Amino acid sequence: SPVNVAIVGASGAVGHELVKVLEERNFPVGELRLCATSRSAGKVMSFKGQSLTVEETTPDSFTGMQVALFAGGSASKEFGPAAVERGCVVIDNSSNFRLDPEVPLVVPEVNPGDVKWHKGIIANPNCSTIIMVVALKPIHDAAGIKRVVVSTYQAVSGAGAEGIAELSGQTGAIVNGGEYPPGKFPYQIAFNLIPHIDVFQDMDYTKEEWKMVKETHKIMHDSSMGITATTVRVPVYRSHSESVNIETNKKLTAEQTRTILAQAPGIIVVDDPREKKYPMPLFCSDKDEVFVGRIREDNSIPSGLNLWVVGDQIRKGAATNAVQIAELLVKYGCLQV
Ligand code: 11C
Repeated sequence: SPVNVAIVGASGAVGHELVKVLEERNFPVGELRLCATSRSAGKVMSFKGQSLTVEETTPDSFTGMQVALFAGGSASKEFGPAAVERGCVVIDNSSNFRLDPEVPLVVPEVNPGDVKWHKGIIANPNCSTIIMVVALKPIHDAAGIKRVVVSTYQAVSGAGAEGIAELSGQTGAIVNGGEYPPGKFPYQIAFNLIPHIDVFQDMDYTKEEWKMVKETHKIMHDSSMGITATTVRVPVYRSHSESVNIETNKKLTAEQTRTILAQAPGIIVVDDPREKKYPMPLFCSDKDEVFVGRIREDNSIPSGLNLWVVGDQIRKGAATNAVQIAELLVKYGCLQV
């Protein structure tokens, strides 16, 4: 039966993608209510050929809705409890509740069963974490992962639509001999790399780096896995890339790893060096899958692997993962009727 869905933060980059993904995956939407701050209220968006006007979010936005998809930011702190009180299941893309022990943190390819113990809120992980764990899970199941060393190459749209505007405006200005001061990023991002995403925290790691450690432990149900991350902003519009070095308990050859990953859900292996085939952000954007290539054995340790992983962080890293969680709620009969 149809599901009434509210989207909070509908007018932003993730909100737009949520509307698109609901339509593309033919999610059984009954009524769709688009909500945002008063600044965006009145904007018109389209869903299945229908025009819908964005409303200002209020506690009553959730009356009669069964699922509330929160695109990000502080809105879920302000309105999440009101949505739950009105019988909605909240799927929250912000970091507000991810590490709360009462809140499942779910990637459907990895820990689908965790949606079943929700108490009203389910958290969607950080984009870089989602993209990595989709690739780690089948390797962990096959060989047991001891340790992961990851470096990310994160697109500017991870910082929202303003990130894209800053990269294109700055690139144009610099090419034409002009100037464009940094705004969204701490330094010039055009023709540069910035090894700093979000704020610095313990031991001089950034919050983005700690998210990759703590969220992965929670999703994989294994806090003994060693994980260390360096997260870097790169002048790419869309799709995050990650260089992932893995130490396993049991040795896997590159060929075995290729077969395991090719059979795993949500993954497309693109790995044919002789034909110059490997995943790149330019060709992985607007796709729902995680792409893996450059699969090699790391001979510096007895059982090691190197992978290059790319995924559209607005799709699988945010909107697609959230809609897949909603699909699980339907499948498991977890919604109020
Ligand atoms: C970025 N990963 O690329 C961040 C954006 O925890 O949902 C997503 C922040 C989050 O800047």
